[in-house]
Amino acid sequence: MLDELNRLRNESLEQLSHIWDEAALEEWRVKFLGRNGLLAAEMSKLGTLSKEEKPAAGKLANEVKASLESAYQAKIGAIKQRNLSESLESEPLDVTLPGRPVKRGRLHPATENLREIYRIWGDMGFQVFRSREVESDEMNFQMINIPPHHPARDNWSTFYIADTDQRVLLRTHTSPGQIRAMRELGQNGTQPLRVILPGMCYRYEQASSRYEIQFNQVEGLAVGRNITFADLKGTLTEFAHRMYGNRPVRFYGDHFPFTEPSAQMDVQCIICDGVGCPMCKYTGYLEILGSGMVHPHVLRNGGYDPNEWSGFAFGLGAERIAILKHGIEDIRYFWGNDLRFLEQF
Ligand code: FA5
Repeated sequence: MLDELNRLRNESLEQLSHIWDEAALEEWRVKFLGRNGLLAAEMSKLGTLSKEEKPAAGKLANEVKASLESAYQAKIGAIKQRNLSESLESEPLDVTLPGRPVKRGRLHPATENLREIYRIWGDMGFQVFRSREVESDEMNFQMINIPPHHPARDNWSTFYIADTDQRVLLRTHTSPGQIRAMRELGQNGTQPLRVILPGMCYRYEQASSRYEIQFNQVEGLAVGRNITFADLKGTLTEFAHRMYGNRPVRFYGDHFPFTEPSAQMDVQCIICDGVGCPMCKYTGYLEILGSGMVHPHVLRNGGYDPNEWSGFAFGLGAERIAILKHGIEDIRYFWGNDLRFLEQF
């Protein structure tokens, strides 16, 4: 039986050395290593051997099995390698072919728009001050001259999120940040300041092409000793020119409880250049922000003496600005997550 096993090993390895395709290799495996193959047949004879013959024959049988199995594994690798080199030789690689383009990530259009607004105000000397999105009723309304039950509260339909002894809400505008900025940066009403306060605001409103339930506002606040309405007009006009190019702007009287006097600013419609179109509702102008001189009560709540200090404030709707700049017909695209919209920016 020892001879038989040695012969089997030599013969099988000899045959394996001529095999170079996968089908033949599989045939070889079945023939020699398969469950009904030649090696299995040989091993089944072990039981018929005498006690003296069995150990040596058993040992050799295991050795033969191990060497056939490792030769088989080595052959699989060798065949793969040979196939690869053959295909590389027969189909040469064209290194001049253009690569597959890598898809680049991008900023959300609302973020890009905010950054442009920060840049313009930064160039004009305004620093960013971050205020909170969850506010108290006191800050969102009372401190800026809107006491409980004041009719102006109807302008800011509010999401209340807790109603304990102190009502908690999602800020409806960035104006409460005015109080926080004055208190944190004003050093008890002794320092002038120039800040913008950007961030998300929330309103319990019917969403439509121009109204969303959440949107970014950018508040602005300048406090100093001799700030006048002329400073407000000049600064806001300069912003509009930097944002939209040299288009005409116009101011007209408005009312906000936290500013006195108050004014809206419009910029000439960028779609029709003032001729009149559906975007500007045929007025030739688009409203971009609310503004005014900071009300004395608000200055006092921020720690300033209104007899010595004055200031102007404004609040612009960031997505509204972007809509107008790019001629986007519906504000709901911003948070709709439709890639066909987002990929255009
Ligand atoms: C205010 O919220 C004032 N706090 C602005 C202000 C600040 C005035 C400082 C004076 C001094 P208003 O409700 O008009 O005002 O909102 C300001 C801007 O936010 C609007 O002109 C508009 O561009 C944007 N806005 C308001 N509601 C929505 C909404 N639902 N969806 C998208 N943008 C909105």
